[in-house]
Parts: sequence; C-alpha cells; structure tokens
Amino acid sequence: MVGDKKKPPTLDVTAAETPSSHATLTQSSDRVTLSHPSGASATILLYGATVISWTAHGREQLWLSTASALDGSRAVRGGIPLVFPVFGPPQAGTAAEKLPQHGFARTTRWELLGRTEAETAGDLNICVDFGLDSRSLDEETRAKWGGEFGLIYSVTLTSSTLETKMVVQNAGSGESAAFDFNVLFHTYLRVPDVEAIGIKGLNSLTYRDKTLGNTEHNESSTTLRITSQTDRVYRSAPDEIAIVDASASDKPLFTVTKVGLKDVVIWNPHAEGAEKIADWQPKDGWKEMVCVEAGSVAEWQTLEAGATWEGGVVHKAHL
Ligand code: TA6
Repeated sequence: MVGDKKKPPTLDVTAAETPSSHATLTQSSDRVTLSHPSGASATILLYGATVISWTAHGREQLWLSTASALDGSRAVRGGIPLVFPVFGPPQAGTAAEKLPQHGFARTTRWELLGRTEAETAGDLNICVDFGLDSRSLDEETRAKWGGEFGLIYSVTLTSSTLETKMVVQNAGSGESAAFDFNVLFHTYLRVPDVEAIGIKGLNSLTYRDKTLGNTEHNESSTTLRITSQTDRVYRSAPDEIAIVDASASDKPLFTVTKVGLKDVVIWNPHAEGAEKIADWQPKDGWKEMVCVEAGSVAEWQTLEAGATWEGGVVHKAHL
C-alpha cells in the first residue's frame, strides 16, 4: 500500500455507525456512506471505489443509470468512476495496450483504509480513504500492466462540496520501474436540462474531438453549449470550470476545481449515443447529465521508481 501518506487513524469500520460531531460513516459489505450534519451525503461502492451518490442541498447531484450494475459485475454507469492507468481505448504499442478501456481501477475492489474529519471555514469535512495496489489485482490483470503501483483515493464531503483526490505511488525500484499513466475522475453531473446549460472556462483551449475522428480543434466559444453528441478532451484547461444555467441568466449550477490535473473532458452521448449504450437507462437520461471529467489524460504522466504523484478535483454544488 502507498507507504508515505500517513494513514488516517484506523477506524473500527465494522461498527454500524461511528457518530462523531454528527458526521457518520456507515459501511455495509459493499459500500460506505458518509453523512454530513448539513444533510449532505455520499455513497461509495468498494467496487471501483465508485461514488454512486452525492447529495447536497437536499438533492442528488450525480447522474446514475437505472440500469447500472452495482454488484461488481461491470463498471458503474454514472456517479464518479475512476480512470487509471489508461484513459479511453488503450493504444497498440503502449504498456497499457492489453487493458480494458479506462483501465482497471473502476473494476477492481478497493480496500477501505479509514476516515478522518476536520473543520475548515466552519464547515465539517468528513474524509474516507480507499487503497488499491498491484497486489490487489488478479494475476490476469497484473500480467497486462507491469507497473508496481500503490493508490490512495480520498473522498471528502462538506455541506456543498465533494472532493475526490488520488495519490499514485510507484512502488517499484530501479530505473526500469518507471511507469506511464493517465488518471481521470469520470464525473456524471446531474443537471436539469443539458441543452440549457453553459460550460465556462474552456474558451481558446485546444481540444481533441472524439466525435470527429479525434481531430484537433480550438474552442472559440466562451460558453460551451451541448446541442449534439459531445466528446472532447480539452488540454491544459484552467483549474476552474463553471457549469451554469444559460436559460436563467447563467445561474451557477456547479463549479469544478481541479488541482494538479491538466485536462478536462466534456462528454454527453446525446440521444444517438445513449441508444448504443446497453446499460444507459432511461434512454433519454442524457438530457439530465453532463460528464465534466478532470484528469491528466492528453499525455502520459511518467512516475519514476519510488516517486509519488497527487491530483484531485473539488465539485461544488450551488443548488
Ligand atoms: O470520457 C468520455 C469517454 O471516453 C467517452 O468516449 C465514452 O466512451 C465514455 O468515456 C464512457 O466510456 P465507458 O467505457 O464507461 O462506456
């Protein structure tokens, strides 16, 4: 397991509840739920350490397909799946070429490491850590990617934000142990009407358009609107991306603030894409979601033996 990050005090997570300053963590065999005194909550499956629910201001803030498997039989369709060590379909000739799309992190059971609490600016932060390392992988998966890695994934809930952060350690030794990776938080945000939202902060960036054969383009608009299937990798994006209701004087809906991550992916399958995704239900659910995905995916991140990398994203819900 990643050694150098101070593990939070081990919690007797077998206890049904551990009330402390009114924040609670409850665990069942397959998931953990954080409950905040404000009423906010987050539920994380141990499978893939996938956030499947985040509530704030009395409402669900993430989109989750009603046909999503939640039993560990396949990656969750919705919530916040984790992408590591490769984003997208692996390219032939790369170390990740034998891995499935988006890598193995989202389809492997993670270990619950424990929980910590803090108070900042008068708001309680309740944080839960999950761990995954090379030894957690089944032999078949390990054989497909040689990196000796350790991951610690932290989910932190406050009254209006959900932070997701990843620490990646190269647990190998010697010059040959360096490995390349992508990492991304594949967040499915729930919105009232995707065709009424605007996404701000992307203007003048270069992006790869996966609906146009991965061709490179320049973003000319100050507010991106979703009017058809959209699948874009924006490189070197600013750290703060705003999602607003363009039909209501740009009323803020979400602010996504990345730290230590370079790129932002915007995805909505629209009607034609949703039809082709077997576990996408309801089929018109594309109208109520937009993926705003912070990550480092446009280029490989190289991690030398013994080195550690860290990056994360704060999702803030305004409504
Ligand atoms: O992040 C956008 C994307 O790469 C899209 O191209 C689409 O494939 C989406 O991820 C979902 O991928 P999945 O493997 O979960 O079906």
